[in-house]
Amino acid sequence: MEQVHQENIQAFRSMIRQASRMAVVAHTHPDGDALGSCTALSLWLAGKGKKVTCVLPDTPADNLQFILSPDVRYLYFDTDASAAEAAIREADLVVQLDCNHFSRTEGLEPFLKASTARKILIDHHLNPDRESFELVFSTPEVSSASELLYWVLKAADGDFSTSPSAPLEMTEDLSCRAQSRHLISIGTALLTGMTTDTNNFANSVFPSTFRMASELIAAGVNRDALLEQLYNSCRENRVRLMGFMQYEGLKILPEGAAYMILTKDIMTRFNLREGESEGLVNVPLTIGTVKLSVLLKEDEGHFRVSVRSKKGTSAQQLAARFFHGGGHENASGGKLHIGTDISRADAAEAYVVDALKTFLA
Ligand SMILES: [Mn+2]
Repeated sequence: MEQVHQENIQAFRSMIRQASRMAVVAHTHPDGDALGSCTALSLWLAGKGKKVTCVLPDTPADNLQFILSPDVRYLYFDTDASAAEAAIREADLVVQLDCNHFSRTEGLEPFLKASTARKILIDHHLNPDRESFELVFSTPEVSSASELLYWVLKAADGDFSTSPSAPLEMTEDLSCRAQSRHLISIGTALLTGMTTDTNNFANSVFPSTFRMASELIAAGVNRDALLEQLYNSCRENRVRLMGFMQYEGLKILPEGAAYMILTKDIMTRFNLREGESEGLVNVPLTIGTVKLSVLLKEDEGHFRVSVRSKKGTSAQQLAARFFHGGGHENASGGKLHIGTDISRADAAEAYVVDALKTFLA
């Protein structure tokens, strides 16, 4: 991994050596990559005898809770704002993962801005806010923050298979997690983040991604158990919602764009939980004529917007121009605010259609 320069690794080692209290942070609505990279780094730091707290803007979705470790202290700003704030205020080193700008941490942003801690960024999104960090590991030429972190930790620490924090088995039975320690290991957490960000090796895959996966599996990470957790542990509600949205919700424009609007009414009807519409936005791209897919998901006062595109069409530019967002060239996110961008929730469809037609014109 050529982006991991030796002088940066020296700086990384020395900043960690000098720190005593650390906070590890990631983006709002943490996905598998955010949780995998935060958990892995927290376990790695704890293994070095460091006091570390993982501070996240929101409580992770139920289906991703298996990525959490009983050996890591997690704080969630949505349910425990004052403790989350204190952990950032008291930290002398902050590491931000899978997130290119403080603003992507939403509620944590003012505390990160006010923090006098030294700061490290490890991320793979476009346009990182380099000025806010003393040390930056950032490249879009990598599958995930988890993969980039893998190469950083490997360079900082030698080989994973021989380190005391070598990957351990992950049992499928979460009911025994209270008794069993290390249900998730550093290696398992990193392979999880890489797997979710690539949709199980479907996109953003580089030669280094296969190398990482190969090394982790050789070191003993149980990929089969991981795939069971990620892809074969859904509730029936999710499958029925996905079918409903594809049958009735999917709209296709002749310009080669598709969109779906997941309203609160639909989410209530299917008793949908956070995280259960994951992957839905990718489905329209399986249609040969569709090059751009947008999913709007209704939230409090706004819609959360996901954008995916095929090569040659920029999801990032659409998200930046029309939805206050960005991310990756072919996978981006943003927001549509009710009250400013659109007057009412039911004006969302007209806005999206207009945005897509304008963008593709
Ligand atoms: Mn990511």
